[in-house]
Amino acid sequence: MARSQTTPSYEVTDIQVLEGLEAVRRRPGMYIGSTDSRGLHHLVQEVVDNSVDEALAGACDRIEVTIHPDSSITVQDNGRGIPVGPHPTQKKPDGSPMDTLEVVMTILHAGGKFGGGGYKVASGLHGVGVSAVNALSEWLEVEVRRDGKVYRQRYQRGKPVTPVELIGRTRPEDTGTRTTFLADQTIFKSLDYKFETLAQRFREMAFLTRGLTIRLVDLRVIKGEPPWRETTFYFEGGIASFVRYLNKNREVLHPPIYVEKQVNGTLVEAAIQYTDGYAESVFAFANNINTVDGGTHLTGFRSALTRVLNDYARSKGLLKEKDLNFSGEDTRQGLTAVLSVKMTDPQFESQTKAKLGNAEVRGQVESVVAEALAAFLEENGSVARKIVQKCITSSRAREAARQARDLVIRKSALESMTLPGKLADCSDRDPTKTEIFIVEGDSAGGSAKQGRDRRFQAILPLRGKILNVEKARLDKILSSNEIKAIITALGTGVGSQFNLEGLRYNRVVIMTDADVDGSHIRTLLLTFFYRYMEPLIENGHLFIAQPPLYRIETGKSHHYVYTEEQKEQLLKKLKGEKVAIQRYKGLGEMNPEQLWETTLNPENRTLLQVTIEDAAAADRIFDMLMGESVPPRRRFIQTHAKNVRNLDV
Ligand code: 0RA
Repeated sequence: MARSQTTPSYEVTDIQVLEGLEAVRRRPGMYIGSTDSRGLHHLVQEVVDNSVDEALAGACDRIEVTIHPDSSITVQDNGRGIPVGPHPTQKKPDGSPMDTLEVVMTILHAGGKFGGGGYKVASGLHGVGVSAVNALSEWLEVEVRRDGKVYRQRYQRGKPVTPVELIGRTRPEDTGTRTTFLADQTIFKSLDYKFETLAQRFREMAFLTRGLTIRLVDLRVIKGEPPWRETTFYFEGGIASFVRYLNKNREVLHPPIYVEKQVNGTLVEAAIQYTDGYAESVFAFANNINTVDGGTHLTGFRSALTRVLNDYARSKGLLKEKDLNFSGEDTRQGLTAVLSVKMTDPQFESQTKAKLGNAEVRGQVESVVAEALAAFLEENGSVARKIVQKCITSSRAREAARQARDLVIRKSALESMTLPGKLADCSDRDPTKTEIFIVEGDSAGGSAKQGRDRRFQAILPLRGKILNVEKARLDKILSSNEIKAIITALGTGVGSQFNLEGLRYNRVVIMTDADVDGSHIRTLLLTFFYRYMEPLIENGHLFIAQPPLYRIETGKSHHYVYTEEQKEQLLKKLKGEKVAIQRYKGLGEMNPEQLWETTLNPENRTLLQVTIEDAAAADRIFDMLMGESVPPRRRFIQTHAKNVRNLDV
């Protein structure tokens, strides 16, 4: 169902209606984002969102989703059931009224709640309605239980192939909607639904909708075995349970603080729990959409936190007159929180619609959260003191880090006179023609020094070891010898002293192995450049080298390939020939000639130019790598090491 509040007018002709669904089939991306796996899962989400809307209206407490062996999907709820009966305005081509059920299922943006108020899931990114799912399904069947009767209608590619039929009777209290659809394989590349992807989102929906049960059943047969997977989500505590779940492997300082309050039509819900760690995990939702880019609700939440903790610390004498106020960041170390707002007219900003824009929400959230937090602190003195103590610690650490950083920046500005000993500089002094390769490891550095064109290519080898950043903080990294060597070699200074005019090379190229350590080091370097030499990136001077993954040799020739796909393609082409495949695990395995041929020679190589977005992403990942819980970090590095070639650091 779409979220449009407008009822279709008399002027809407059937031709337009058909065109509507045709438009969805012609340009599915515009309606569901894409036709890859993401879009496919979106279909299920769209139907489930409609059922969750019923739950938000208080009319439904159970949703069951089934993946059938043929990859069709059933979504069943015990809501009110989609209305059945002649639609007041919508006519069929012969002039007779169309059934409301058919209107909901076949007219784009027409499925709304017919003026019935209540909050609606601002469905995913698109919110196009179940009619779009219908249009993109080879077939779809909907069954409605309402007023003691059971109705059914079937469609193919969005068009009805049966009328709305009365197919049976049931008890009047037995109401709900069951939708089964098979996504159209001429539109979707694959119907491979991922149990985990669906489960993840349903878990989130169940957390966000207290009292709602969502069950997911997988009846597909994989490798001849019916795995019969099944999972059920129900959380009595709503988002308080969500916070407990997020903290289940952490040491917590107190039970979740929970508040729920309606102000001027906005329902504000927050759950807050501090841990003894340093990581901040705050998730903000608006109408069940995860607003990853934050927005007014998150701003209101943060200011409540900062204000109340400062006020409390002052009033209890924990912050003295001479002390500075806590910054926002200081109040969020070790904080786990979920913020959820629901409103009738959410406004989303930004391309991804992941940022809430309603101005009024800021003050509403701030007042609700401030009141609840202040009351909690007053009633729980010993917990309150622990939280304030954390703020004090983090405020001191921040100040110490700032001083250390300033010192290093000042020092490196002075030291930048002498070039580092390990640098194999180029002979050309014209900085518009030269390049520097920052190379991981001494052995690869050796190959690069021999393989390069020394007229315009400089090599700076880095010892991998110092860049074992596992524990290091960024201010420490800045004082490492390796990073100092980079700063002096580039000649630009760093941080507030950075000056692009000093740059000694036109291209600065990061060259690391295509493995876990390489990806780790690259993340660190990108983070460093992003935070301390941003203009270098902005002006397009930073690059990432692309060494090959494999060398493939036949009797008469050899080839280098840079991706797994390229390898597959080439092997197909060489079918029948005898081939030897060498996999390069590291740069060190290439001899100087090979390195020149594949990675250094401007005639053959590809360099990836680093954008600010790439570097910002690396910066976020760096923070994550620095987090405390080891298992997720390990998992993260492993999964991402595979993607090294996409710059997906
Ligand atoms: C329109 C109006 C009403 C409910 C629905 C649609 C509805 C749609 C879906 C889709 C899946 N499950 C659904 N359940 C309900 C309100 C009906 C009323 O006021 O009785």
